[in-house]
Amino acid sequence: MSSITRPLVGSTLVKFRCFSVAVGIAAMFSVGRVEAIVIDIEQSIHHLGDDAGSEGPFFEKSFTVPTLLQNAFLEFDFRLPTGPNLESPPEVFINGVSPGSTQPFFPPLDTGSPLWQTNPDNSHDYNGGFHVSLPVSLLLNVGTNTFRLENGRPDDDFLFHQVIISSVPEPSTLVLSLVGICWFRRR
Ligand SMILES: [Ca+2]
Ligand SMILES: [Ca+2]
Repeated sequence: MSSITRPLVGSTLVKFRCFSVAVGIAAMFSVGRVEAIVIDIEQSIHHLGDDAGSEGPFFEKSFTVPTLLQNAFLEFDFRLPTGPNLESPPEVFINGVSPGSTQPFFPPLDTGSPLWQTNPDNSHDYNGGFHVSLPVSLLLNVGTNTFRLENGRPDDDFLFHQVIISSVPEPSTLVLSLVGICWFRRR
């Protein structure tokens, strides 16, 4: 019995030590170099479209990036009560380049839901509000940058707000690698 128990205890101890080292490094990173960076682009609510009171077919604003950012995302929210068109979704650009479509961020189409609006041309608008997050690390410059949001179709009215760039470095990748190496070497 003891010949089986002893190696198991030793192995568990080494694994625990490796895990502790990894957690220690993670703590060091989170306290020291690793910090989430948030750059505020525009917090106010804006209304694009062609209805009365709208601002027209696009919104554009410059913002400053102080340093090279890794793992950076452009984030914003479409807002109740007037949302965008699914089939011709709004298009977003950083410095004139699209980081990707907003369409995958729409909730699943449900024509039975009061939040989905079916238009005369059988296209659909979602009026419930939703969040968009697109990777932009490769599109950002250190210094001045431009955010632009355009209507997918001129008659589509929608509201958006809370536009930011968020950048969260990835200590978890290093920690997981260390844990994996320790684990592998004992097996
Ligand atoms: Ca309209
Ligand atoms: Ca709309």
